[in-house]
Amino acid sequence: MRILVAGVDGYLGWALAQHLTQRGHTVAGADNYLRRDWVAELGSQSATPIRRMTERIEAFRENFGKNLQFFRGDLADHDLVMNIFRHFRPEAIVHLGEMPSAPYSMIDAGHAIFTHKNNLFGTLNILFAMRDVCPESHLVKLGTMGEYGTPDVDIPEGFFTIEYRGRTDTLPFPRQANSWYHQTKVHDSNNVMMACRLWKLRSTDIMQGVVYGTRIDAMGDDERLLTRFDFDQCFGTAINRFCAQAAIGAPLTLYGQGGQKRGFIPLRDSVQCLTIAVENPPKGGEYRVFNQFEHVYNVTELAAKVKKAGDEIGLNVQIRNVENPRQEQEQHYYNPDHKHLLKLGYRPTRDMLGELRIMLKDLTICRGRIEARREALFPDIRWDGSRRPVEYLDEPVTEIEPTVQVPFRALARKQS
Ligand code: USQ
Repeated sequence: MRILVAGVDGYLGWALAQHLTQRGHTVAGADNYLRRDWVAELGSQSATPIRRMTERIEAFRENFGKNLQFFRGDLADHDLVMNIFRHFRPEAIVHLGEMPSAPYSMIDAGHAIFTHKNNLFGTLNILFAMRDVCPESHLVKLGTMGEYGTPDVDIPEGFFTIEYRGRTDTLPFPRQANSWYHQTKVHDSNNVMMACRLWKLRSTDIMQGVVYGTRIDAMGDDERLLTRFDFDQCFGTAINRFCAQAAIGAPLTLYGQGGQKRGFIPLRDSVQCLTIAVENPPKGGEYRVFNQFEHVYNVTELAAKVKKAGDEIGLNVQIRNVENPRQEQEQHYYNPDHKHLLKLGYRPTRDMLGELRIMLKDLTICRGRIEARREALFPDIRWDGSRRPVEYLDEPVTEIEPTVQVPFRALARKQS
């Protein structure tokens, strides 16, 4: 199948392009490297030393014996998107090319408006290009579990049947986003759903949980194939940040009471699920929703798991509660369905501790790069628009270990 990965230079995109190619698909990618700029804006860098796109493409060819066609440019540019579609004529599009951070979108009006323009314009351009050039193609659109918020009832996969004043209908489940970023995904979902209804396009909207992990098998022992790994307050997700903190001996920052529950999924499972969605397209006009996560945990449970895996290798991990810079529920009910992908053949890894051991091993080797941007680990972006470092809510207990720089080559050894 000819598959366009929008956002191919990102954390998920670079891994997915490899996995799809390994499965025999012909993959093209589009990107404008904005993720690299956003992370630099926050004074941070990827913990893994990622390569320039030219080197990435060379490594791709050498490892998979296939070219990755690469289109550099902004998905918010309508002409560019039309040209990509006319040239590559994708049968499937995996749209990962959006600004993915809740805290980044909450910095100020400029960041909120940029997030809306970037995310909504890109998706609209893809929808119009599908209509005008490839109406049979399938859009796999990355949404987020955060679209639903944390309601006090079970969460279905996109739709639920409701009886109201004696009449019954199947309707979209209410979306209650909690950041400007998550809100862009809600708007996207509405736009994609309408395009499927009006233009008979087909789409799978992926409500993905929080992703964690440093690698997938396709990366093998070639360090040029490694994907990025962010640990800053905006682009690092909770487990990834906890592992980065553990690797340099900094305390894990548990926001507020730590009872916040989310669905989590390892990177290797995320690419497996996206591939399943691509290889099992819906029929024309169908808009379907998959909730994509492996398991629900609260963040205190996660921190405890990272501590267990870290202590096993002598990291002496400390966990500390800090003020929550976000406005979110810290104790709540959370029970989302996730059956569709399992029915289509998703085989969950179900070994979080094993994955954490791999991550901690990788990140211990990269600890010099994390240490060099240590300040970026500590949150100061607040949901009320102010920018003040959070305070610890408990007594200090940790001592910082000295950092040891290990040559990165060692990371390339395949993990067992
Ligand atoms: N948290 C901490 N300590 C930290 C970082 C986060 O306790 O150092 C807490 C947060 O308060 C939150 C939870 O962990 O309650 C998850 O935070 P996160 O930053 O891992 O996840 P989130 O902001 O929700 O966003 C991430 C991705 C986003 C994706 C989303 C899926 O950045 O692109 O859409 O996960 S979901 O969370 O299901 O909406």
